[in-house]
Amino acid sequence: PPTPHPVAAIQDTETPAQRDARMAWWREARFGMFIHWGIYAVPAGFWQGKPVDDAGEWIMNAGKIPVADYKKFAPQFNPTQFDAHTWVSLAKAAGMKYIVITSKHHDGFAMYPSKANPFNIADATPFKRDPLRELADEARRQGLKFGLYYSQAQDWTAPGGAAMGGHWDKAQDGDFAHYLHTKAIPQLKEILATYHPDVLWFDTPTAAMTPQLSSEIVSLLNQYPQLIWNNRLGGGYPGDTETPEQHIPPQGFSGKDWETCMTINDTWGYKSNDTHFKSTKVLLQNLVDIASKGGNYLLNVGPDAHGVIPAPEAERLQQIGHWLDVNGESIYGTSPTPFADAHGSFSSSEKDQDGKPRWIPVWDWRATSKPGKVYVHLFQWPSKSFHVDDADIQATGAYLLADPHHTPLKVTQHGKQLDVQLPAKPLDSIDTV
Ligand code: FHN
Repeated sequence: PPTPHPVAAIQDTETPAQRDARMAWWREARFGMFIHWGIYAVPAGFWQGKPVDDAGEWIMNAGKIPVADYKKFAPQFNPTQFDAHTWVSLAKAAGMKYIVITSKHHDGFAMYPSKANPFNIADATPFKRDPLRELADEARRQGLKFGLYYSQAQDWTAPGGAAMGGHWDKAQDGDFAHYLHTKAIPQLKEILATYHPDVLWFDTPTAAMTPQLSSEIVSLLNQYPQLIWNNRLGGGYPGDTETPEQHIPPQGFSGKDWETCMTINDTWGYKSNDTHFKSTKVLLQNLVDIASKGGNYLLNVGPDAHGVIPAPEAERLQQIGHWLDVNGESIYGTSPTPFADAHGSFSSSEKDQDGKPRWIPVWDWRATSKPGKVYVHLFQWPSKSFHVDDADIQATGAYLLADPHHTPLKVTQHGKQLDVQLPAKPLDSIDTV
């Protein structure tokens, strides 16, 4: 079909088989690590001695910090405790199959030696290493895929780059297209050519990202035909993946690849006063819920200015990894299940405000599937049996993944009514599928 865009993207020209081959590892992965790391970890949520609301990586904007003052955080950034092996080993132990790290966020600071902008880790800080290089090499050494986040539509320290996030300093006066041509596109060229990321994660597409400007970036992306990129470039390009953020869509995106990105605490970038961390049980049930709808979970960590991933985040990732060690086959490479009401159904009586049948989510179980198998994840352990009324399957047996002996459970089925007798709740519910 004729491309709707000035430049045809890979998604416009590849065959379904080519797309399936390109997306195969991503669909198998189901679980990745997002990393928001930058000089915003130096103020760590505080400006002029006061906490700035909702501001890890957004502190420059939320605190309306003048550009010259914000740039003074760079020489204070010397994360000598950063160790790529530690970070990648944590991601691997957590059962994560890919990493996506911020190469340049809205503050314009490049976390790699950029030739396009001296406001970068090599030229503006005492930390004369290239953390993206170290992470990319270590990730591939440990068998994980490596992705880069890049904020193409915002750079609050560059003239013309403060389009969406507000504008509070005359140093930000300028032309957006000039910013894109002199900073963003040259940086995209260098990060693609230097690190050959498997994923490019664009963000906050503003109206300024016109089809014409976006197509200039697509021409560059087309030079990397195996690259997976998301729906946040702008200019009407859908990219490869839908990107719901901090929430799980009630029914997923049928027929599309999608990934929920989410924080463990309340902000993406590090804040020293962050005390709210989602429980491991909530994070695990999110992972199961997302997989049951055919999506990926991109779970974020926000390392501090020393290069250390906060302990509450690391602990939760370790616990998730222990669960996946036992139950990973019920997540990796799975598809949504044939159970029609596996995660809810439309009410026959209640209506939404738009008059459509209300979606009634099911909260106590989810199901995933592989050819010949259905995995039922019980969030609340039922008193005696698991029962479903519309099982579009012919059950031949059942067992607990957590049971190393796979002791057969009693299964009865009458037509689409399926009943599996369960033992007393054998383990904490986050350990049992
Ligand atoms: O503004 C950013 C935010 O800082 C963070 O990077 C998230 C991650 O998806 N994206 C934007 C908000 O949608």
